[in-house]
Parts: sequence; structure tokens; C-alpha cells
Amino acid sequence: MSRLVVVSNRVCDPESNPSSGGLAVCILDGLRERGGLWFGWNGEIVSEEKELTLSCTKQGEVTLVTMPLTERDYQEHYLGFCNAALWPVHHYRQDLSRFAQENCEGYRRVNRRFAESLAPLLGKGDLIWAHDYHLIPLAAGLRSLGVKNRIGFFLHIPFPPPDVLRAMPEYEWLMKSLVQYDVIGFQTKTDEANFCRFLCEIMNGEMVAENAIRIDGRIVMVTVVPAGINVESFAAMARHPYASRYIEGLHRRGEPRVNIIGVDRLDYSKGLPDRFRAFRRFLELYPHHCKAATLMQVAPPTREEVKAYADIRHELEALSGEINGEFGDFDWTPVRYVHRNIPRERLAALYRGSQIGLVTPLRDGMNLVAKEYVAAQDEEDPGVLILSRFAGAAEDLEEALLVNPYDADEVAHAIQRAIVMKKEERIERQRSLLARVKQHDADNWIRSFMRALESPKIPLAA
Ligand code: ADQ
Repeated sequence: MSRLVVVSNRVCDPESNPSSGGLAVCILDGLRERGGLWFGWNGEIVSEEKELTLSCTKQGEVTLVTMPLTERDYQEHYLGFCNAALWPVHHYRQDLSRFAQENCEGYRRVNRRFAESLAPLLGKGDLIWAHDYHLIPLAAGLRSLGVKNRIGFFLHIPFPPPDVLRAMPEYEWLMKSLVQYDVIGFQTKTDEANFCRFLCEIMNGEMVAENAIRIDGRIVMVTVVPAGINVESFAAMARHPYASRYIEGLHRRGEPRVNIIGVDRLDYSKGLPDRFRAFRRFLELYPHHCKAATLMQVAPPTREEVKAYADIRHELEALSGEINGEFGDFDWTPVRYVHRNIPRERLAALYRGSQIGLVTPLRDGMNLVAKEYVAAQDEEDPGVLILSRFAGAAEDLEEALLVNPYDADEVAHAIQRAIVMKKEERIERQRSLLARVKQHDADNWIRSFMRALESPKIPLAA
């Protein structure tokens, strides 16, 4: 079996950072199985380029190779280009995108440095798998250094329609770089179709098979492999006696009969202000639920140096204050809002102890929280998942109550419908949802992508 080399913006070591997400754990499992190397940023920031040294740690068959970024890289590449330009455009928010040429240069510089640092570590038969929008030009960098290995790329975030992407200066360079990968994986059919349209309509690409495009004298394979979670380990956490004790504690303290849970990084793509407004609408439309329902929102901060993220924090704090002031009482707080990371065991307990999982991003690549909520339910008395139509997960999780997150009334009615839903219907929906979450679990994600990466190349003349 070929050695696997994973490249991602951040290398998360779940052993030293147990709160790192499920995907990091799965990637590490995939690397352990084949033996491999994980390369990326270690999260540290140094002041000068001369401090940019590689660190290497070995964990059995897996080698983690990491390097810091300079303060300038962090500002220009990470905050400036990745998170203030690419992220909003990919989430259909051109209005929030801030493009600056020096940030784009920072992005090029870091990708070039990653390629130069990684190339000498590669063996002939290694399969390389790069993750996400931070690394679009990595393959082009490696190719310019003579690397001939198979290189795959997985986009965790949406791929927008062609006209949206064209709002990004330098999009032509970005797409020409992207097609230097051999295999490009997407979360959903919509993303894949947008990408193919872009290449064919704007860049003279040509579909030569259902999953292959000829462009710039090479063939690029495309594939849809939805990211998933490790269902069994998440379900086990939710069934643990710790979870039951935690849930009992929740009920004793506040006595709410309906817990509604939301768990998201504090990101404008997650639609948190719209969710809070929909909850307020629910309280207006169904006043008899006052004192019975509580929205528990966990929203740890991210990327706070980017203005749009600071803005959303203020908006959310103001909204939760308004709702609690208007509807709350001394014995009932309608919105409970926690602005920090919490251990995964507690998350699992919160999901299980909540009658409703409210997952309403305005746009999301996949959304693993929706899958975690399903995995955590008690199959004999499950809760109801309310899911945005604009989350990648909605392409698959059809038995959730699918809603338009921009429509406060629709979300409010869905909350009401979930509250009064008969147990038989909840069980029926849960059974189908769980089967789908299991079918597209993390293991399947890794295997499907690796299968595509290992599959024989389509000849150029096809
Ligand atoms: P994210 O945008 O980070 O990922 P998501 O898929 O929801 O979004 O995953 C978030 C993860 O972080 C979940 O595992 C969740 O449990 C965890 N998490 C969130 N809040 C937490 C908290 N307060 N404490 C602890 N853990 C918390 C990107 C894309 C998504 C895509 C994933 C995977 O934006 O669309 O689903 O990659 O491909």
C-alpha cells in the first residue's frame, strides 16, 4: 500500500489536543492504517522568517511534520486571504469579501514555502492528499519542483456558482492552480456541478467522462465524498453514564421541558443571528411555550481579528440580551449562550439531552454538528433535527425538518412541529437519518477519497 501524505493548514495532534474535531482523529486513523506523514502549520506564530524551522514528531507509523507561520504570513495569508477573501466568496458572501493584492501574495508565499518544505520529504510512490481552501496552489507549487506523484485535494467548504467566484480577483490564477491536482473531491453534487460549470463555461475545460475534465492539457478527476463522523464513538459518548448525569443536572436546574441545542463556531456562515431571530419569532407565535423552551447555543470564537467576525459577536450578544430582556423572567432564561469550546463528551450529552437540534447555517460545506446530533440520540425516544436546506448535509439528511434559514416564520413553525411531533414519527425519522449518517461516516469518506486517488488515470486522449 502506498504511503499517505496528508497536508492541511493546521496539523492537529488529538493526543495533545483532545478537543480537536472528529475529522482530525479520522485522518490520523487513516494515516495509522497505511503509515504516513501529516504536514502543515503547528499554530505557532514567529516574528521572522529565519525562525521558520520544521519540527518532526513520530507516533508509531505516523510522522507529524509542522512549521510555524510568521506574523506577516498569519496576517496576509491566513487572516487576509484565506479568511477575509476566499471564505466569504465560497460561502456566497461576495459582500463580505475583502481582497488585497498583498494578501494574495502572502497566500502564494506560504503555499510556495509549504511545497518547498514538503517536496524533499516525499517518496516516489507516496499519495498526497491536501485539504481545503488554504492550499489551492499547493499542487502547482509541488509540480513546479518536479513532483510527479498523484495529488488529491478535498474542498471542505462549498464551491459557489461561477458568477459568484468571478467576483474574486485572481480567480483565473486560482482555478489554473487548482487543476494541477489529479483528483478534486467535493462535499456535494451541487459543489461538484458548480466546479465543472466553472471549468467548462469559463476556462475552456471539456467533460470527457462523467467524472473527468480535460483542461490545460491534463485530465482532472472529480468526485463527491461527503465528510462524516465516527458514529459509534460519538454514540458511545452520548450513552455514557456521564452524559445521563449531565442531562439530569440540566433538567433539575432550569426545569425547561424543551431544550433546543445549537453548536457552531461563531461564524457568519452559520446563521446565528437569523437563528436567534427565528427563536424570538417562535416565542411570539407560540406564547404558551414561554418558560417551556430554551435555546442553548454554544458558539466558540474564531478568527476574531477579521472584522466580520467581531461584528457578528456583537450582533449576537445584543440579540440574546434583547430576547432575554423581552421574554425572560426571573425563573426562565430563553436563550443561554456559551461563547467557548466545550469538551466533546459534554457536547454529546447536550445533544442527547435536547429535544431539538437546530442547525441552520446560511451556507455550509457539510455540517458535522447535524450528524453528531443524530448519532447522539436515544433511538427509543429521539429528538428532532431541524436542518438548513443550504447545509451540504441536507443533500443527504432528507428526513430532517428542512428549512430556509432566512425565513424566521418557517423556522419558528418547524420548532413547533418538532415539539408536538409524535414519538412514532420521531423514531421513524431517526432510523432513516442514522442509517444515512452511518452510510457516509468518516471511514467511508477516507476510503472513498483514497479509492478515487488510487484509481487509474484516464488517458489524455480520452
Ligand atoms: P466547520 O465549519 O468547522 O468545518 P462543522 O462541520 O460544523 O464546521 O464542524 C464543527 C466541529 O467542531 C464539530 O465536530 C463540532 O462538534 C465541533 N465544535 C463546534 N463547536 C464546538 C464547541 N463549542 N466545543 C467543542 N467542539 C465544537 C468545515 C466546513 C464544514 C464541514 C467540515 C468538515 O465549514 O461545512 O462539515 O469542515 O468537512
